[in-house]
Amino acid sequence: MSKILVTGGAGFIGSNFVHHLVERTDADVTVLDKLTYAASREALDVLPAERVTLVVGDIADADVVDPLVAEADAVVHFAAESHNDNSLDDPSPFVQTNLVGTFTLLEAVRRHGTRFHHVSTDEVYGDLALDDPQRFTETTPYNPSSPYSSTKAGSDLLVRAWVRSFGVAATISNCSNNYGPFQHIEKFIPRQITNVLDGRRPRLYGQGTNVRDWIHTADHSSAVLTILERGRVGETYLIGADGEESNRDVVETLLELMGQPSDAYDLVTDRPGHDLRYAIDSSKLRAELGWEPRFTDFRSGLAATIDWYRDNEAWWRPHKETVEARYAEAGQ
Ligand code: NAD
Ligand code: TDX
Repeated sequence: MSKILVTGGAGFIGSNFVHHLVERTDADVTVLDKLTYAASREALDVLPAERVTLVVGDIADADVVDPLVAEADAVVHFAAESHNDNSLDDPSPFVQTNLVGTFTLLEAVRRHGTRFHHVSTDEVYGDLALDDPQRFTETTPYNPSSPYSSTKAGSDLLVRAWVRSFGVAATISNCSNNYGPFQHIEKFIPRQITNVLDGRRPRLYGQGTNVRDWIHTADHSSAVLTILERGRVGETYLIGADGEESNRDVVETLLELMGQPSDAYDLVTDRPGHDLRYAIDSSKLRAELGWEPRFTDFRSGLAATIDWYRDNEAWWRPHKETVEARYAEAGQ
């Protein structure tokens, strides 16, 4: 694969993946990104211009998508509206981008016979009880809770149907919660880090008992590249790094690493329909393709992420006031 089209490559996980591609392969990369509020040109600026080209456009626009797919050997599809809280305020861009956008890409890869990898989330499976010994596997029934996760679930089902009905050469991955550099400060970990850097207290929804299964975004990138190169067409692979933590534990660790008392946080209004727990069993990916996560020490990963936000204030500062004003309206 010498030419790879990456949708959403200016977003958090997509841009980290583009860096990974440039470092680990010889491929030339075209990024198709609409540059929504969540995007960051700066994340791509440091990459060599002869390897990475940014096309600003919408994945739901067939006229933009078709020629880019025609000249690509593979498409890796990250572009999405990605934040649950935003999907509760206004689901419409989620339906448009996550469903219509994915449909538009699928029609293009079908026309051109192009290999397609669809990046999705563990949230399509709904949630688990805190004491459930089971974790999500590739055969767990879909049961999404939010407008965000339901549109991601719908997009996964479109991909499966295009594989079966039209023979599209696609794979799907469903990954757990990512953290690392360039994550938008609306999301949990960067919101709390930048709160503390700003002298504000972290905000925990509800009682802070909800559990997320954290993976460093660099491990997500290596898993997606492994599936793109060696995954079996038509298959779904779950990506996770055994990183379950309650939100309260995450905040207490952050506070401690940032030299604050570990109880210096506030409990705020819960998210409606808030999923209790996610947990991934990634045995299939490990056994079949030999993938292993490398950044499994969550505490040192958090410390490095804190350093990144401390060192890159110019990147997040312009968004902080808007993000906090929006949360304040929701009592969060
Ligand atoms: P993000 O919001 O940081 O980035 C999304 C990117 O997509 C942005 O650059 C945005 O401009 C672009 N985009 C949005 N609508 C577009 C459109 N219509 N056309 C072209 N580009 C568009 O999201 P992220 O956290 O990097 O997530 C990337 C993907 O990974 C998503 O598909 C998400 O569902 C999935 N995922 C995320 C996580 C996580 O923890 N963040 C976990 C599992 C899976
Ligand atoms: O201020 C907060 N306080 C808080 O307690 C915020 C922003 C969040 N939370 C909680 C809600 C969740 O239990 O922290 C947890 C993580 O929240 P988010 O960062 O919003 O992530 P989540 O809703 O779990 O979804 C994320 O992981 C799966 C990504 O945003 C999705 O794109 C991905 O599919």
